[in-house]
Amino acid sequence: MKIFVLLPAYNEEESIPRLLPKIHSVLTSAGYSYHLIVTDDGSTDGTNRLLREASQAYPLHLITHSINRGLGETSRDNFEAAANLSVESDIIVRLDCDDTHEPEFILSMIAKVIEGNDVVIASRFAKGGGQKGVSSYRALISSGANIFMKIFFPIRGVREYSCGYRAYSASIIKKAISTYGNSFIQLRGLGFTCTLEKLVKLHMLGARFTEVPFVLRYDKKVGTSKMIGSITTLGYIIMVVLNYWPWGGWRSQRKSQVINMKRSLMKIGG
Ligand SMILES: Nc1nc2c(ncn2[C@@H]2O[C@H](COP(=O)(O)OP(=O)(O)O)[C@@H](O)[C@H]2O)c(=O)[nH]1
Ligand SMILES: [Mg+2]
Repeated sequence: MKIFVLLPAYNEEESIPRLLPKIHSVLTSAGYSYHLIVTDDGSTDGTNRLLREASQAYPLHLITHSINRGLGETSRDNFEAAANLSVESDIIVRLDCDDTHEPEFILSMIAKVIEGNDVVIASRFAKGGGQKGVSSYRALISSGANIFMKIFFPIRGVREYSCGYRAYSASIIKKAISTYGNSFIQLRGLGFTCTLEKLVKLHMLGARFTEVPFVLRYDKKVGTSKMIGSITTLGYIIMVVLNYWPWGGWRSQRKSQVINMKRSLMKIGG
């Protein structure tokens, strides 16, 4: 079994040299073989040079966008590459490149995927989780956004919707890409909306979700967040419309997918 670690990188020259050695030591000391897939999304600092150098020292597959395409297109490219390079039994972990997601949490996430979960979320809201260095304004906005998502997109086992630090079974990502194609991440131009969209699309496929406690280290953040709040909020509203649209909205697609799944299980059971 191999661990594929996906990193979206946009102007992260200060954090990359700190993050890569930590990922390497956490995974190799636990005996895992791993492969990094990093997309440099048109960075204008030294990110691309650093990643090219790092690919000599680490097992690193570098995708380069010559212009900044945003987190949606970057995520699409990272997940597509992971689906192509992995086999069904592998595990895919995605974390931020800004050194606020400590790699030590990867081990408990891998354990939960091995137990049979398809999606394991590093959650600030799970017992024992939390966040350091987040301003009270940002904490309030973030918990409000998560309550909004829980109301409109209820998923059993999920309280953390907006943090992109997650582990996935390679099999569920392969299934998502073969089912949805380029529409696995459909709202590509809408900033960080893709983080929520992936959860909703995987829920439509009948994926099994769980969370592990995680402490967000925003105190380690260099610079400011690259999230543009207004665009992401617009993205969430568009997702609500697409989900609840009475004529073929995502919600009705989920119902028919679950019915199809039950039918095929009944066939297997005779
Ligand atoms: N590819 C790509 N990645 C981005 C972009 N904006 C942010 N990121 C990356 O996405 C992750 C999340 O961004 P970040 O600034 O950490 O957002 P925060 O967690 O809300 O502070 C980081 O790894 C960034 O490098 C972008 O336009 N393109
Ligand atoms: Mg971040």
